[in-house]
Amino acid sequence: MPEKIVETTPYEDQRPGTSGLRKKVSVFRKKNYLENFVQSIFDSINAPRGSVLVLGGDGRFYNIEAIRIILGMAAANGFDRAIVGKGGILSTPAASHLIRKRGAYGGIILSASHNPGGEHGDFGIKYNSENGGPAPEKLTEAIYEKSRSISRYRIVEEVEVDLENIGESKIGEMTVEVIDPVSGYADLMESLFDFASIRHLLKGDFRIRFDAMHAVTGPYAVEILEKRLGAKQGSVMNSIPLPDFGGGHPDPNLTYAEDLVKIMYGEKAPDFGAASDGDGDRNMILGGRFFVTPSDSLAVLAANAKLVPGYQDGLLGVARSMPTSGAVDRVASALGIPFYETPTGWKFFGNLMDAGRVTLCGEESFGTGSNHVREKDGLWAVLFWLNLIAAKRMSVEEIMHEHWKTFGRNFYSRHDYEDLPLESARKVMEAVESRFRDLPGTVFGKYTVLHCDDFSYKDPVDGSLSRGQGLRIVFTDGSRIVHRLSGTGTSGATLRVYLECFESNASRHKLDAQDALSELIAIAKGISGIEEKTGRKEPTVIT
Ligand code: VG1
Ligand code: CO
Repeated sequence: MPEKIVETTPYEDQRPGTSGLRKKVSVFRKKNYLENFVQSIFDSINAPRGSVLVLGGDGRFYNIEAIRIILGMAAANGFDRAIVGKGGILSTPAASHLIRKRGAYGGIILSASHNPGGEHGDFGIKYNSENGGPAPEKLTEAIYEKSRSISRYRIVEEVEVDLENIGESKIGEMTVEVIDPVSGYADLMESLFDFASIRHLLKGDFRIRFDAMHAVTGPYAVEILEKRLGAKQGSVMNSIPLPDFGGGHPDPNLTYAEDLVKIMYGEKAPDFGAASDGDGDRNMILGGRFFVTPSDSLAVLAANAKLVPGYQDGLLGVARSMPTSGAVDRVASALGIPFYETPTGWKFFGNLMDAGRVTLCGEESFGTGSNHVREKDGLWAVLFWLNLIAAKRMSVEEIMHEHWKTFGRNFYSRHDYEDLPLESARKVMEAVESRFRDLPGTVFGKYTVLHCDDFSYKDPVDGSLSRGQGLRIVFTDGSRIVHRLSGTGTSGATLRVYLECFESNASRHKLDAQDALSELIAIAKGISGIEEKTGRKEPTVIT
């Protein structure tokens, strides 16, 4: 297995999106496509000789082939050790934890997260730095620049290492250490939550269902929920990770987590339901016939954090992405702790956590997490909820209603228009922005526009500036409409419209969110002219 330097030519389309580089599997299988990107990472991070690399993925189609290629390249690029999850498996939060725990220089995570997998599905790759978090924008831009001028890469070809058994082997000078992907992560969870009281809860007649959606959380959830916490066998469904996720769309929301939703909205619904996505960093929380919006979930966790052993001393501060509802802002102000509003994507939270400014953070897109790792964490959120239910002895629905009674309710919804022609998506965005001058002061029924802007963020820790992060229309009562283009899709464009209004009157808290937001929905359609520009009358997915 000699080390080789291979000549190559650049691809022009390797700019990472919201969360790494995501493309169709067929694109990643193009000659030197993966190799180019990986060498661009290695050239940009300048890992000193002797460094450790963490490597793993969500098990989707092409995962293991890619891991072999990357191992050969890591060896040829001077890494001393690669730590790989058995079978090439590591959930995103488990990878983040491993980087931190083992003092690795960084890690490469193979996943396209909630995007469908399989031979005709999507694949993805991202680099996480030594803090365990996604590479900051400066680094992802540097990787992209490298990829545009790359002319050679280093590799040990056709590596033959056993990835199916725990143990160590060598590729040239580099040690490959295959580890159990689950146990270290499960131990971390056990150190944060009151497992004894959750076990007690699950011993009684409290019934749960967790849908792993045939993706990476299966083995993690079986170990933690069934084995360590004693949930009845079968509480974890779709628990075997499959390369094509069983043909499904591993996105935990009311549309795609169909199997779970049927059960949770059926006769004899269990008391608690949850699901996670392809790479295990997202979560959806349900009670019996009751859905918790991710923005509300973040607020509930923040408000009750002291009930959980890992957070009993309180929170340093909280952060949310700009499109996420302001529910957590109200909690922060009641607790008297700092609050931050960042652009979409987890990479912006890392600096705040490293600087000790925030403990909890979250996004409206089913992502919640804390400074225990530097990624969002699906199972962590599930355990947080179970811990709260055990401590408060209340149902999911009761906890939510109590919360709204105390803080008021931020009605919230996201309308996604998927797979639009790029041109028409751009036209919608331009149409919205072109109204920014004349909108302030305009009255739409009970809503008056206060101001409009394209969100930009100055990182309070390193001072870096991120522009163009979403078009905001803010009304005088704090209601908002946000338009933003997705940065994770692999075909066409996805337009996201985020809608939010606040209701303090408890008698209206039971309203359906779509009804409560109906006027804002109509105002948004009127301003953007989305129907005429895209031919779409309704969104593809409403969450
Ligand atoms: C989406 C979500 C964003 C999330 C990102 C990665 O990005 O909106 O909140 O951080 O996915 O999540 P976008 O650019 O498509 O809106 V994951 O679980 O796919 O890594
Ligand atoms: Co994900």
